[in-house]
Amino acid sequence: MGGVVGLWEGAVGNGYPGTHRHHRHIYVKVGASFVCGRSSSYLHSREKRVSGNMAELIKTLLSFSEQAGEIARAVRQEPQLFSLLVEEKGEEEKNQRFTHDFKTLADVLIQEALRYCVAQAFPVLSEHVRGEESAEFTNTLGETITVMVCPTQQETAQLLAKVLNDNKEAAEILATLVHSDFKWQPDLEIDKIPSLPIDNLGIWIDPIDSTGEYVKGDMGVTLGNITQRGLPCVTVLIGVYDRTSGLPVGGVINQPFAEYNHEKKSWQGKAYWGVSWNSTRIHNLPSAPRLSGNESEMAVVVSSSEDKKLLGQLTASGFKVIFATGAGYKILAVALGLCAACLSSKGSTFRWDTAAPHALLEAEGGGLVDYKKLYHLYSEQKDVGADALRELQIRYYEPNPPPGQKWNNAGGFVAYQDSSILPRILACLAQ
Ligand code: 2IP
Ligand code: CA
Repeated sequence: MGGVVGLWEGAVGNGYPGTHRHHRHIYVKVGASFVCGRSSSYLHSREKRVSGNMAELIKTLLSFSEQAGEIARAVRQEPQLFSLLVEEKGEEEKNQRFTHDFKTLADVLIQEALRYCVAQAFPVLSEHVRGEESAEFTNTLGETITVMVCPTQQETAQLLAKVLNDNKEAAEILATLVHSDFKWQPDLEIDKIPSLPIDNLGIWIDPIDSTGEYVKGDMGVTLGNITQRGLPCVTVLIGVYDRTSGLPVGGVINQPFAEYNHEKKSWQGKAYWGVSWNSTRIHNLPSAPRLSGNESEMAVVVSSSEDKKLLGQLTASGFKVIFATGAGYKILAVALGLCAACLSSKGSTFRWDTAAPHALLEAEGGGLVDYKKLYHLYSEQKDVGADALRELQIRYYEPNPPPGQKWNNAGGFVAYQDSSILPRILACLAQ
């Protein structure tokens, strides 16, 4: 399944929304041809459903992820916003704090826009959207404000102005982006998702993963097919899980800065989605050759902060270790078949980092398991069966017991598309 990749023409360089609402043209690549369509923005949807189904939910999340990507691109492109984002060395403490606040504001705004979007379209899920950021926001004047999307653009702008130290222009641009209608054509493959119930689902969002690269704004440095750092490592991650089992059942990853068009001087985004529900597995990831003897077969992508001894063991056993930034991007690289696995032996990621890419891997028949538990099991049994792997999948419903951090993936993780890579990795680490 797969082979259809949504490719949107980003709004960068195409005329940004100013202080008035306008419509942008978004093109979606479906197969080999480009089509243009229109879908009403979630914010203007009059139809409120008591419930819904998985296909509608994925469509809504995908559409929202594109809007989130546009906000992320706009913040970098719009001079009024960009000047607030870029850190300048030697600033006084107050300004540094403001830069930090603004960076967080872009994150919080996207997160709260998703909350609003889900509440409008799927009220039954409105209490079940969790995100990395707290919506409580303290501006440089020490005022605590709860950031949210209001019913009208004007109200949202007024609220944002309070956070932005009365920078009305920046607040107006952001509010316009959040309330804008836009043209969007959903991937036709989504209609193949069966009508699955959504009432028992929960959602995790990481509005901007790899925030550091987002702020730095470098074009990207690649090794083979993998981008090691830079804007392409930035992703919007939206994962859907079952509230009873805790397992991921669907996910959307938007890469707002996937490709740079030098002619147009603009970034183009890409979006990926997947659903895994009992025997239903469907996604739009390109079908990549799996462990077929090419370079990706022995490539393992890791964080630059990964344990040095472990890296030495991997390379000594013939694995090619590739460093890349962004937890979401690294796991996406596995889902795209660019490497065999992503390994994180430390508790440096959180549920919001892994929920969406985990769902994509599940949709491909892969998974994302607790590294320490897997290592322990392998050390004892020298084998890991399918049932054991199911048990070891990271779950998204319950916080960790105290004293650990609530939503931390404390045991690290291994992400894979094909589980046959796991014994090969474990064999060299257990030596
Ligand atoms: C971060 C981001 C980092 C990642 C870290 C995440 O999320 O993805 O890149 O570290 O684990 O929590 P590394 O790149 O070393 O894997 P955020 O940018 O949202 O804080
Ligand atoms: Ca993150």
